[in-house]
Amino acid sequence: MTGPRALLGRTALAGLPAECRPLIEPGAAGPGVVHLGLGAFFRAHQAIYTEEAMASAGGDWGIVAVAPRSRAVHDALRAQDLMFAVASTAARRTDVRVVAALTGVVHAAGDPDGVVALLADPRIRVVTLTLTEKAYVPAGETAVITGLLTRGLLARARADAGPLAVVSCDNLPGNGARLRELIGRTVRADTRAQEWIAGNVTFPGTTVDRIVPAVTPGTLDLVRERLGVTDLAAVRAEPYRQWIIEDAFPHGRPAWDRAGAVLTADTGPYDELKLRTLNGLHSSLAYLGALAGRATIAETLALPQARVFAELLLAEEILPTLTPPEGIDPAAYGRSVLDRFANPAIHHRTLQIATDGSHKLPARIVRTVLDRRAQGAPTPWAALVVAAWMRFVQGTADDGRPLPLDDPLADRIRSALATAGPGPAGVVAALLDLRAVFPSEFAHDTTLRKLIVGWLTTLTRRGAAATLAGM
Ligand code: CS2
Repeated sequence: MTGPRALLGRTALAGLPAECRPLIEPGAAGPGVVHLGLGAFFRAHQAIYTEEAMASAGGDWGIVAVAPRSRAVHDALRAQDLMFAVASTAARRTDVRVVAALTGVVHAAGDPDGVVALLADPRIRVVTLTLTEKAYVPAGETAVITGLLTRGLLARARADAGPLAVVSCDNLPGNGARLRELIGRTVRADTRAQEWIAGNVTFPGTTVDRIVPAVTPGTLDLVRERLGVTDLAAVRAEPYRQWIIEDAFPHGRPAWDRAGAVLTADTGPYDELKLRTLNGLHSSLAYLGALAGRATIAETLALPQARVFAELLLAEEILPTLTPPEGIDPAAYGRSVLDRFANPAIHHRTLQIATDGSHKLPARIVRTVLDRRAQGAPTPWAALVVAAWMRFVQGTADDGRPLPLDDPLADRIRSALATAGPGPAGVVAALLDLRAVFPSEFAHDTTLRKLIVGWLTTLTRRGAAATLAGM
């Protein structure tokens, strides 16, 4: 049965254009992976890799996906026999393909014990997670999920269900080690649990990359037009994708390498390259663009001199801090990143990327600045980014429109601003005191502080567009 009112699902498959059909038969593979975090990025990244791995090498690596909070995608997938489409959009071409890698969905808030039981199931040999940066601090916003993960590991130990790899797919340097530390802290009082985890659980590091904007009604319309049925869990992404994975899987893994993933002994150099370049430039453009009233990254990059600014930041401040992975030319990589940002078909909103800045800036910008300062060099372009963030968190765009402050530290940022001294210097002093964002060697660097105050003064007087144009 097809028709725009019909939903995607098994009965609709035969009616889909051949090139849109899943690579594997839905439900044919048994469960092998649990994924925590059912967002758009997971659907366009890990799910695709895992489906291609199963299509190419077989294996029971079906994914049971856990939705932490929101029910919407969970419910849509249930209604669609666990299938969803990914639209890969280049400037002039969009490919749509339905993915059948899921073998189950669970709503964590509604069924926490179900998640624990799943993690103790011997058929599950790999857990992957996309929880975002803010999950990796104790008592972070997603502490419930990391708490469930710990409970699951303890239940697994009791059930003697075999070893497990727990794979963080979040944008943090050394994400695997950080997750190991976070889990270690939650079982601090339990020596036997610690021992079991040390002997049975690995936390491979990964570098993940694909630009996947939040889903819009336009995405759903496009997919409906291509498939001839409605898909309420569809996502749209750029064609490019990358996954670098530390090869430490004690109980097997999907043949992700067959799907283009790179298995390596150390993801460190890839992490730094990707986080400081792609994510660093993303956040930089997001704050400047949001201030200038630009809705998307592509529109921001089209502002006069914006690309020049990004290239200077890249060449003069980011690249000199990197030790690139073997065989990769970081300057060429940087240029390719800016070309990807310019993809006009990817409407990646500046306000989406601007969220959670207090958790993103440290890995993306602050560490670049610290390294560059340690080399004795000035960092004027990164200082402009910090100033743009400081203006952004004050909540008003250059045209006077309000800007949302969606950040786990919003209260602390607001109270710092409320008690700040007068003028840009007062704002900079107050915000540099946020130790979670700016370590003391950053905050007490007077050369750097002067640059930030200078830029904040210019941004406040002239606005972000004119500041860029006048560079
Ligand atoms: C973005 C990332 O939202 C953000 O903060 O910088 O989600 C970015 O699109 C991905 O890391 C690309 O791989």
